[in-house]
Parts: sequence; C-alpha cells; structure tokens
Amino acid sequence: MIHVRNSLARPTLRTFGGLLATCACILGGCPADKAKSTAPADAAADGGLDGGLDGGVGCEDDARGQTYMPGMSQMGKLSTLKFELVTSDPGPPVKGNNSWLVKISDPSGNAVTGATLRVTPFMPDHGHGTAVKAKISESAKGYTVTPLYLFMGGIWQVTIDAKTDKLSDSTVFSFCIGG
Ligand SMILES: [Cu+2]
Repeated sequence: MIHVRNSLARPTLRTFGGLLATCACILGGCPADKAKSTAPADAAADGGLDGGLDGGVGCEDDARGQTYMPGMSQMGKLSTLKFELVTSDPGPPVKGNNSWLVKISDPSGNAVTGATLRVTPFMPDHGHGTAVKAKISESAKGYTVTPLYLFMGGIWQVTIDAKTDKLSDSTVFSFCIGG
C-alpha cells in the first residue's frame, strides 16, 4: 500500500526535489544527495521527467538565449565599451566548466587593457548564481575567464562588468545550456 502511494506521488516531488537539490548543492551543501542516491530504480522509472526539467531541455527555443558564435560582440549597456566573446571553450558553452576569452574595446575601437572585470553567472528562472568564482587573467589576447561554472541546464545570463580608471560598462551574454 505504502509503496504504491509513494510511487504515485513521486514524479512531481522528485522533479522539484531534484531541481532544488542541484541548486542547493552548489550554493552550500547537498542535503538531498543521500536521499536521491538511494533511489536508483526510481531514477530509471521516471527518468524522462527528470531529464526534461533538470536538464533544461526546451530552452533551445527560448528567445533569451543568444546563438553562440566565436567573436560575437555587443555594445555595453552604457554604449561605452564593446564586449567581444572571442571564444568559449567548449563552444557553444556547456553544462559544467567553461573558459571564456573576452576582449573589450573603447569607443575608438582600441583594446581596453588593465580593466577590472567582474563576471557573474545567473539563472533567471531559478534565482541563483554559482558559488564557484571564475578567475580572470589578462594577456595580449584579452581577458580569460575560467572556470565559468554553469552547473545545470537552462538559461544562464552571464553579466560582465568592466571598469577602468576612466570608463566602465557592462553587458550580459545569455545562453541556453543543454542538459
Ligand atoms: Cu538552476
């Protein structure tokens, strides 16, 4: 009796539980991991449901997601600096660790060097970012941002703030990360 009732209730509960557990994991501990790992049979039984929501399947057609192209560029919000995503490695960006090379140029088209960058990934649909802070290093090629840790499938908005002594601007690159 109990087993049957649990089975009926499980798909919805597990779907939400799985989503929250994944987010909570990154943001400070994995309280639900134990419970999750004790149910391998369940995972197989409702794998379709979990795959659908946890994997972020469906955001491919979400208008918020930009189409990745090496060298894609856009003006900052203040129309002061231009931000170029020279490459994402892997490209397009994937679930997990990514490394971005970013170039910034001023209104005259000159490369901006010595800027302080802040890179903030955020999932608008879940209201969370990622606890892994990307390191930013500068070379002749531009600014390398790594690891850019996009730990789950879905829409990610990556805000890049750039600041120099004289100029500052920011932009957001948005991508659908497949599960
Ligand atoms: Cu999330």
